[in-house]
Amino acid sequence: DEDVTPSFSNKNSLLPSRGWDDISVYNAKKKNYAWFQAPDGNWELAKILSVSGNESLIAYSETKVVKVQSDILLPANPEILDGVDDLMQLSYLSEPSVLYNLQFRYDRDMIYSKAGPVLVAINPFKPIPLYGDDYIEAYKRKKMDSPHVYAIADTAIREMIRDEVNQSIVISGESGAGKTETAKIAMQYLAAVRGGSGIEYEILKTNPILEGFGNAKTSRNDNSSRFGKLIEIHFSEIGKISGASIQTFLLEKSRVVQCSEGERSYHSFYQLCAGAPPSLREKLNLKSVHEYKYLQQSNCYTIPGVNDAEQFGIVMEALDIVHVSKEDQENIFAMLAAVLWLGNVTFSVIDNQNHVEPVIDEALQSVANLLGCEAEQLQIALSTRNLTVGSENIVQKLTLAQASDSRDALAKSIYTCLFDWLVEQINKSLSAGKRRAGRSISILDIYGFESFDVNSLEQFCINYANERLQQHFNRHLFKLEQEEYIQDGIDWAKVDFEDNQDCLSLFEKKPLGLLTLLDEESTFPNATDMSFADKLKHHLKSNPCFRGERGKAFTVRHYAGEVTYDTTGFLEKNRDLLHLDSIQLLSSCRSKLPQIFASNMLSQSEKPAAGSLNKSGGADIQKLSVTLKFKGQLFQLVQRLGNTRSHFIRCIKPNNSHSPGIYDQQLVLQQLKCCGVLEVVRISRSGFPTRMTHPKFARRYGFLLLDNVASQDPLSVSVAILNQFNILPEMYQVGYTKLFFRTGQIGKLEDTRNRTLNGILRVQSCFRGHKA
Ligand code: AOV
Ligand code: MG
Repeated sequence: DEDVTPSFSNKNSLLPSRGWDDISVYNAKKKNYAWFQAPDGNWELAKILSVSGNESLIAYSETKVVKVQSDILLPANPEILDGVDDLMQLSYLSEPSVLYNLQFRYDRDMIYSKAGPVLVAINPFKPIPLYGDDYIEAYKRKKMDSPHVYAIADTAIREMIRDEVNQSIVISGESGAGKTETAKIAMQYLAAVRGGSGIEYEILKTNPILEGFGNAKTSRNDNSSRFGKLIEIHFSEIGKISGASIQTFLLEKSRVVQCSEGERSYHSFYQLCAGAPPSLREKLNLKSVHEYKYLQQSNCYTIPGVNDAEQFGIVMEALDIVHVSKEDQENIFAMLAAVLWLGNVTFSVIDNQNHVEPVIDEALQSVANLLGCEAEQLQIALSTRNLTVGSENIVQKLTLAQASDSRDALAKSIYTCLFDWLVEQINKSLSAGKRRAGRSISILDIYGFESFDVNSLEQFCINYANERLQQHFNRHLFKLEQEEYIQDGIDWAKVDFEDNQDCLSLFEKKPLGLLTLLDEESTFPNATDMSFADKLKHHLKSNPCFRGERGKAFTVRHYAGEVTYDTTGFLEKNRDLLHLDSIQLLSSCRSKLPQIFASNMLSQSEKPAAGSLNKSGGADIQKLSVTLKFKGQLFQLVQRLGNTRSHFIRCIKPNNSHSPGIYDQQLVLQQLKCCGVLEVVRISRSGFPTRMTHPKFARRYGFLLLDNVASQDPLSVSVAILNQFNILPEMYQVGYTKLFFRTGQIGKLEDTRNRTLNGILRVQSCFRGHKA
């Protein structure tokens, strides 16, 4: 039997070579199984039939027998490790072992696993019975400890209270991986365990509203969030939920006027058209979704299994709960209807220079009614521009293309202003006017890394955001850890990890980084997407993370892979201009919301750039560019996260067909690599992830000591505790200021502490009972 053991090469293993001392253990088990990468690229568990020289005869996939070079085989874990909770427990940490373990669990509906400190969640694409009151209760009482979003939320609460540090739960993953569902599951746990005042109910009800107005059906997800969201849940001093605030990032505005075949615009439009009661329909002159051009172009009106009319009811009820008045609700719906009717506004050419005038028809009239202005005013705003040249005021007629652009720009602005205003109303309701003292847990649900066939400014921003968040992840888990070890005098072999600083610098460097160059080019009236692409190629060609492509494209080497961006439309999208005429139109409207939108737009702008001409020949409001504003938000976000203790959840999409039970190895592997899960397992296993200062440790567990300690200094107390509880020397390290533990160690101490405390409480209540 002995000769059956092949000499495994370690080249695909994630762990640095550990020598082959492990092989003896492996031999002893006499398992003789190994991982073999079949010609289709999938890893198969193969039985080793015989070995001669450096060749092995293996059998896999029931019927196949082949002879292979032994060094392409990777050792398989003993069966006893099948389906372990935490990937860190695996003896062999190769890619196939990790994939197999996750699949083993997934097949049994155990969609959650740990990868050291990170929770991995694999989308089941079907309802699974892991949620609800009984499970919440079990996690709260610590009767259950298998990996779960509930467990993460519970840890966040405990650490917030115990360490008096704000917490964050950072959820990432690609589109359709389950981030938004996961965020909701975490919110439900917090609300159930730490609610009481009723405000938690309001917080939960923000979900249908934000999803209604900010989610849409895409090719990747029927309920795809088209914005990023950070919700900060506030806790009072006694640890109860006292309020919340929501920040949103970069709503995809192009979807309002344009979306691809098979996708939909925002749910809110379909919900309104399907669910509005007759009186409202009449007031807004609402038609069926099929009548609106903005909704017609993608040829998709419904989502299988979704009842838009019913959803409309749910959203209205939620609006009631977050204290949006009936009158404001009607104002909101009027804006939705105005956007839809704007899409139906057409133009007729009036001279031989292609100048236009809007056709006065039901569409134009409806928009005017809904905004609260005269049809003529709207007509003028959509077809002309006021220019100031010197001291003269000139009225310029627009061409067909210019007028269509200005109509679409107005529609997009109304929708994004509406979204922002709605979030503001929700925040007012959730904070009830004042920010309370106390602690918070923030939940971040933000778009994951995207790489499509054609990638535009949206992907550019999203991937930049992911680069930033990845750095936060790296810093949080690896860098700080490493620095802390060194600072505390602990001997820990340095572990290399992928740092993405180079790629971030490519974006952020001044003056020659992608963002600065884009902004600079966006301010030149004569610049084109081509001149922008040329400029990038000229200045960045020597950057290792950058590659110029033919034509208007360029490639960035992101931590998650290379993405080629097509600069078509970059400058226009980045400028995101709205004509001053359109803003003036809104401010002169009788309705409440258009006026608010106009004043918000004006207050956001730096200065009206009177006389400056843009491509469509008019005066524009000079706003902060889209990318600059986004960068600001992102810096603020990362700073905020930096002040919290972060918990990471990585959502994985196991297949592209949104079906239950299908586990596509290559797809999963790709995502595990992208989000750093494999890396984190490797690093965590080799370190001491749990730590506590000596004074804190002494305070927390000192009372458990049976014998008096000679010296009362925290270090001596700590050491005495460690001895009393027989914590093995290899399980901890004593630093200058802190104790460092391997995973799981502190849990044992906590259990003892809780048991002892419960005992004391029981004795006390007994005592009080006697007295009474
Ligand atoms: P995402 O937020 O990560 O995508 P979602 O949270 O919207 O993804 O999840 C997509 C779909 O997967 C949901 O609509 C559910 O059908 C299913 N799903 C996700 N998690 C679960 C779960 N725990 N149990 C059952 N079904 C689930 V995007 O917003 O597109 O990036 O922009
Ligand atoms: Mg989402």
